[in-house]
Amino acid sequence: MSSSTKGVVLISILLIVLLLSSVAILFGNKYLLSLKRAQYIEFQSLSLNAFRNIEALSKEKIKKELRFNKNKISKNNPLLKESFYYNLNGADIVVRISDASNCLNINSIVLIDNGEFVENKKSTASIKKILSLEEVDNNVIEEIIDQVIDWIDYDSNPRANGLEDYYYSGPLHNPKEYTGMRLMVSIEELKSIPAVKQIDWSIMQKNFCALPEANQISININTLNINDDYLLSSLFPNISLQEAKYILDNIPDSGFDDLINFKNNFPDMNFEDAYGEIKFNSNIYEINTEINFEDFVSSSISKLIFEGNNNGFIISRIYNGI
Ligand SMILES: [Ca+2]
Repeated sequence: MSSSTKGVVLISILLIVLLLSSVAILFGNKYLLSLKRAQYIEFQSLSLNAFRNIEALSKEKIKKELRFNKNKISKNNPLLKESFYYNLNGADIVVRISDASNCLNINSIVLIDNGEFVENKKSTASIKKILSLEEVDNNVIEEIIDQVIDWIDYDSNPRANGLEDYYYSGPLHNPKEYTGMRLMVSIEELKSIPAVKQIDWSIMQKNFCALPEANQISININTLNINDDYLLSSLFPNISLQEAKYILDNIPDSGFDDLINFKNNFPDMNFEDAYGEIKFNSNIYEINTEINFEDFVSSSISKLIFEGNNNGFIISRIYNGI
């Protein structure tokens, strides 16, 4: 074989090797990708299963606790104090349960009277106080209150500072929509209220929640933390921010037993004409679950409400990472 032929053969072989290796890399990548995808699908279904099981387990745990500690749920209750760890098919699961009742329920802005949603004046007084503490202008506060009530109530007559379907479905509003005529499902719905858009969203996010009941505002004093001074102060006409801070600083880890016990601890404070109810236990809980498996992470937040006979119901569920 002449040297030039040898050269051609060598180059051809090298080219073939190059071609084969790129094909191998291509197949390799595809294989890895499909392997990764299969693993992800497996992780997804493992997560979904685990979330549901954790919800059921937590529900039972809370139910048991409510049965034994009917009148008091405090910060040092093991249910709230400790995280729970599980391992399922090699996946690490961390669960944290917290009291989800400590916020101003935006749906408390109304109460049901003769089958109609009407303003709950105690709640609006509380909302006015917390938004004033947050330095929101008075006229914006009035607009927020009237626009939220109009959005929830069945009628189409705008309140003094409110807006009804004529506005939301009119030429100035895009996309056109109708008012809800129902309680809010999530505080995110407040983002579509024009007056709320005028203020910093973090103010609403920090202080409000949407629970599926139009009852008076109620909080569990025993699980409040040091950052809840605005919330606590907003429940009473005569409790200042400083007094609220003082109370929060002095909540025993084991909690107060009842209203008399609570008031006796702060004899100089005026708790008259409360805008809402101070409770010492809670019937609304949040379950936070995080799952780690190899490179994958997923999490879920479920809210549960416990009604008569301590039957628990899921009221909302958010999944991330799957
Ligand atoms: Ca309306």
